[in-house]
Amino acid sequence: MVPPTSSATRPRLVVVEGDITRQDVDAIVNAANTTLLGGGGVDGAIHRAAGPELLAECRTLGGCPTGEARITRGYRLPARWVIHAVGPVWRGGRHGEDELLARCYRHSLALARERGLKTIAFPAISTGAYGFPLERAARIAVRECRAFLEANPDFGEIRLVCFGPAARAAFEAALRETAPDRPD
Ligand code: AR6
Repeated sequence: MVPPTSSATRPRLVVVEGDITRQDVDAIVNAANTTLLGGGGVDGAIHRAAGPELLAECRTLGGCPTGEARITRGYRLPARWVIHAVGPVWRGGRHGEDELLARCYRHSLALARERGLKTIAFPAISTGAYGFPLERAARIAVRECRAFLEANPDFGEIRLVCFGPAARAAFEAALRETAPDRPD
């Protein structure tokens, strides 16, 4: 019999509460802005933890449009790579925000796959300074991550890192709402 913790049954989509800069995964995702030159929130925390070399590499990239992502090294972070995704600013929900947020997840995951990475951690993109409603963002994140894992059976783990109990509750609810028959 296969024990429940074996790789055959271990969930590949997980929600944790914590600080993304501490995650020991191949890549962490940053909730960046179009300049890619740093900011507050998770962006500030990632730049502080990675060290000044991260900003130096970001300066070479020439920015990034909303809904896309760019990859850099992780420098002093436990993660070897940082994927900088630019989420939409919430403007009421009728300005393509849902699709732009979904594209952030899709593009970040595509970059990870192209590089042959197996584990990735996301923050709740756009739900801080950019004002995207948490429950709505969580549903989009979970939907896109599940679709990616379904299409990429060799991918190891997507970790959704929640900064505090409110985010954790929203993401856990989104996971339950859309639970597949089999573990992800
Ligand atoms: N680990 C995990 N999640 C975190 C951390 C952390 N260390 N710190 C904050 N969060 P935000 P946005 C959560 O504002 O809304 C920046 O200035 C936070 O609680 O960081 O996409 C950029 O430069 C929230 O749930 O990003 C942009 O200008 C989530 O991360 C702008 O903010 C995202 O909050 C982007 O805004």
